[in-house]
Amino acid sequence: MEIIEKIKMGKRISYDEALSLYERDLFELGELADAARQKIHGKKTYFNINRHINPTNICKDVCKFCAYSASRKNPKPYTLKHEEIMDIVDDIAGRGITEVHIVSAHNPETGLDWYTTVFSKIKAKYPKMHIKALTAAEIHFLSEEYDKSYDEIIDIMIKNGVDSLPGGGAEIFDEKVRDYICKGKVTSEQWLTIHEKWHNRGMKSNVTMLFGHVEERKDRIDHMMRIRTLQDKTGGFNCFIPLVYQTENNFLKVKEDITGQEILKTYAIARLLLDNVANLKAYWVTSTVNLAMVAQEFGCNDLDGTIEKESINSAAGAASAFGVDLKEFVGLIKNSGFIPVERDSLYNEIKTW
Ligand code: V47
Repeated sequence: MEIIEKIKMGKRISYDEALSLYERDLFELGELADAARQKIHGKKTYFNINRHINPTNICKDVCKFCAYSASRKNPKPYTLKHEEIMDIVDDIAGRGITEVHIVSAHNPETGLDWYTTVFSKIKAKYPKMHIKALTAAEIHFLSEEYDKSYDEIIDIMIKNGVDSLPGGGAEIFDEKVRDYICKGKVTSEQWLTIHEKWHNRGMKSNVTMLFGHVEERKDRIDHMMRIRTLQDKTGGFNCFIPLVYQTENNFLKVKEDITGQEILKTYAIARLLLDNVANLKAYWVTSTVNLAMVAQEFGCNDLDGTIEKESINSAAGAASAFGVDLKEFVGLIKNSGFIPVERDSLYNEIKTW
């Protein structure tokens, strides 16, 4: 059967078919992805209001793409005290924000407790605060550094109140590219194992893909196929988040910047290939707000949120250090013909704006 016919009939596509979609016209892909998006979400575009906290930038790993780590080009090492983290949480709780997204570098100097007990402090004070924390890369680091199994670290996290796992650290699963861009950190297999273990406890997580650097189209499709395979097994991924590589202040040199067209094609193909992951996020921090608005017509139904403050991607050149204004954000979604729906961390709808 011809691939377009297959897609229109809602049939699952293969690796080869997905790869061949890159040769298709951008607007043809957009139409197909939009139809797939509208079948699940209609014209609704989700966002949530959360606060990112990045408690330390001291890192034992050396990922070429990272501009955040103090051991690379960021000259200002820092580690927040729990009291400083709690001050931030007090502030956001006072303003009605119900999710904190806490991810750090891999700091061997702090001890395991520094990483994990802050969650119980947050939960004790704010039982309703959703804690999305620790990437699989951090879990792997903590397991090696403190000689504990993944299961033990995950149990400690859950005991201390972590509600979901963010999707960071996935980068690109292809082993050759991964070795080139971030040798020595969590492997693809380990990353997927950690998420599988998390899902097996009935918990949800996200999954990212860092693209637009030295990877090829085939590596992106391979990445998505590995996600689809695990999702068939567990159903635990809430959302797929392709992260557009930011070029500044790091050691990963790319020959050519990725084009808007290639980014939109990648979103559209992700929507068509990942038939078992409900949500596709255009993370405006790395795509720009303008392209994220367009991405709503290329399969994306989630725009993350207002961010407020973000350190990892902004260190590499993204214009996200201080977030965006909520009213303006909602206005942009409406003006582009979509319905802004505020959601909670697990995609329950809170308010239609
Ligand atoms: O894992 C690092 C990426 C990620 C660069 O789960 C870079 O809801 C682009 O994972 N250019 C952290 N990206 C951010 C992340 C995330 C963000 C928003 C929502 C969620 C979620 C997760 O940032 C890292 C890495 O892949 N990153 N350096 C760079 N130069």
